[in-house]
Amino acid sequence: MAPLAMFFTLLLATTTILNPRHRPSHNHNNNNHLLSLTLSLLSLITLTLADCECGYLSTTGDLVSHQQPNDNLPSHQPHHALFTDLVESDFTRLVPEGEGDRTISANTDWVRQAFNLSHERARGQHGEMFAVENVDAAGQGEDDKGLKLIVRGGGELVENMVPVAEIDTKRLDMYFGTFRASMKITGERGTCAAFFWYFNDTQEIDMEFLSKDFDKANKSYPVNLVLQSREAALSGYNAAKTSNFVKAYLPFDPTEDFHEYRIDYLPGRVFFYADGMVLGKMDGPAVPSSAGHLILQHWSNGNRLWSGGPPERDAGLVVRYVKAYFNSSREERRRDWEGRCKDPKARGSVCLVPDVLPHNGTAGLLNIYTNSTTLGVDQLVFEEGLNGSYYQYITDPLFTNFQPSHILSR
Ligand SMILES: *[C@@H]1O[C@H](CO)[C@@H](O)[C@H](O)[C@H]1NC(C)=O
Ligand SMILES: *[C@@H]1O[C@H](CO)[C@@H](O)[C@H](O)[C@H]1NC(C)=O
Ligand SMILES: *[C@@H]1O[C@H](CO)[C@@H](O)[C@H](O)[C@H]1NC(C)=O
Ligand SMILES: *[C@@H]1O[C@H](CO)[C@@H](O)[C@H](O)[C@H]1NC(C)=O
Ligand SMILES: *[C@@H]1O[C@H](CO)[C@@H](O)[C@H](O)[C@H]1NC(C)=O
Ligand SMILES: *[C@@H]1O[C@H](CO)[C@@H](O)[C@H](O)[C@H]1NC(C)=O
Ligand SMILES: CC(=O)N[C@H]1CO[C@H](CO)[C@@H](O)[C@@H]1O
Repeated sequence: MAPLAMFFTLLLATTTILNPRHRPSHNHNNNNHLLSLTLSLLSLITLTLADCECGYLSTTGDLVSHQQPNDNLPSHQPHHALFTDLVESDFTRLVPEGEGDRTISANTDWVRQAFNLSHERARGQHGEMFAVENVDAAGQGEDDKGLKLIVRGGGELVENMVPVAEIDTKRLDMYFGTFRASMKITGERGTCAAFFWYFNDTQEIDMEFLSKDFDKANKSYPVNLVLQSREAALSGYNAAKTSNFVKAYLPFDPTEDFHEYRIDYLPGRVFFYADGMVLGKMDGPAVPSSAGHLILQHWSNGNRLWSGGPPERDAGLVVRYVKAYFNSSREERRRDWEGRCKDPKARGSVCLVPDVLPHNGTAGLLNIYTNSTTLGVDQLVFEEGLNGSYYQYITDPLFTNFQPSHILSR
C-alpha cells in the first residue's frame, strides 16, 4: 500500500475506533467516498482531538507535600512536570516464547539484548553473556506474572561467562521524563538488578539492587542510586567513590512483593523513588544532558565488591510494568505535539499521571493511557496481537515496522 493511502487507512481506522465519541453517524460503504470521508474526518480530528493531546502531567519531588494541581494551569505548577510522549508496557499479559503471539519478542517497544562481556570488560571474576532466552514471560500464576530477567546460577558458566539478561526500550529519544517500573527483586544472593536510563557510560541514571546486601535479620534492604558521570569515569567507574552515589534503604523487603521504582530525570535534577517515596535527589554537573533510553538488566560477574555471586540457583528479576512519560529529542515528535495540542487548558487535554503511593498496594496498577480509547493517532496506535491484545505502536517508521492491517477495532 502506498504510504499516503496507508496513512489514510490508518487514520480512518484509528479515528473510527479509538475515538468513539466522534464516530460518524452514517456508514459510508462506498469506496469512492473514502477519500472525502477521510478528509472530513481529518478536519473533525483537528477540531476535536483526543484526550491527553497536550501531554501527561506528573508530580515531581516530594509527593507527600505536593499541592493538588489546578486543572487549568498544569504546566505552571512548580512541583509538576509536563511530558509529551509515553511508553506503557503491561508485562503481565505476556506469554512465553513459542506459546502464542503476545510474546516479548513481538513487543514493539522493547528489544532483548545479546552481547558478551569478557571478565576484563565486566570487571569481575567472570564475564557476562547477555542472551535473549534469559528474558521471557514469567510464570502464569497471579503472583509472579510479568517479564522475567534470569541470571543462570548453579555454576552454569559459558566460557567463563555468567548467562545474564537485558532488555532496552526501542525508543532512544527520552529527553527528560518520569520512568516507573514495578519489580520484584530476586531473593537469590549474588546478582545486580538494575533499572536505568542510559545515554553513554558517563550519562547514566541508575537504581541498582544487590541481592547479597539484603539482610532479613535486621531488615536491611539497600538500593544504590547512581549517576555515572565524568567524575565516576575518573574513579574507574566506581561511582561509590563520587558524590553522586547514595545508598538508600527501602522500608520493605523488595524480594517479597512488587513495588514501584521510579526515576525522574529533569533539567539539572534527578529524583529516585520507591512507591512514591523519595529515596534520593541529585543535581549538579553529573546530571545528564542528553536523550537516552531505558534499560532493565539482571547480571552477575562474581565481583565480591558489587554483584557478588554467581547465584547458587537461577535468579529471576520480575517486572510487571514499565510506564515512561517523557519528552522527545526528535524534531518530528515535537512537531506532532505542537500540531495536536491546540489548547492546553481544554478539559482532558492534559492527563494527570497517578502517583503510586504505599497505600495503593503493589498489585497491578496497569496501563492507564494505553487502555484509553481516545488517544490521538500521532500519540499512539495499537497493533492487535492475535488474541485481542494490543501492542503500542508509535507512528514513526523509524521505530516500527508498520502494518496497517493489524490496526483493528476493539
Ligand atoms: C516537555 O515539553 C513540553 C512541550 O514543549 C514543555 O512544556 C515541558 O516543559 C517539557 N518538560 C520538561 C520537563 O522539560
Ligand atoms: C556469546 O558467546 C557464546 C559462547 O561463545 C556464543 O554462543 C554467543 O553467540 C555469543 N553471543 C554473541 C551475541 O556474540
Ligand atoms: C557521553 O556523551 C557526552 C556528550 O556527548 C560526552 O561529552 C562524553 O564524553 C560521552 N562519554 C563517553 C564515555 O563516551
Ligand atoms: C544489617 O546486617 C548486615 C550484616 O549482616 C550489615 O552489613 C548491615 O550494615 C546491617 N544493616 C543495618 C541497617 O544495621
Ligand atoms: C493511588 O491512590 C491515590 C489516592 O490516594 C490515587 O489518587 C492514585 O490515583 C492512586 N494511584 C494509582 C496508580 O492508582
Ligand atoms: C486494560 O485492558 C486490559 C484488557 O482489556 C484489562 O485486562 C485491564 O484491566 C485494563 N486496565 C485498566 C487499568 O483498565
Ligand atoms: C487462547 C486463544 O484464543 N488462542 C488463539 C490465539 O490466536 C491464534 C492464532 O490466531 C489461535 O490459533 C489460538 O487458538
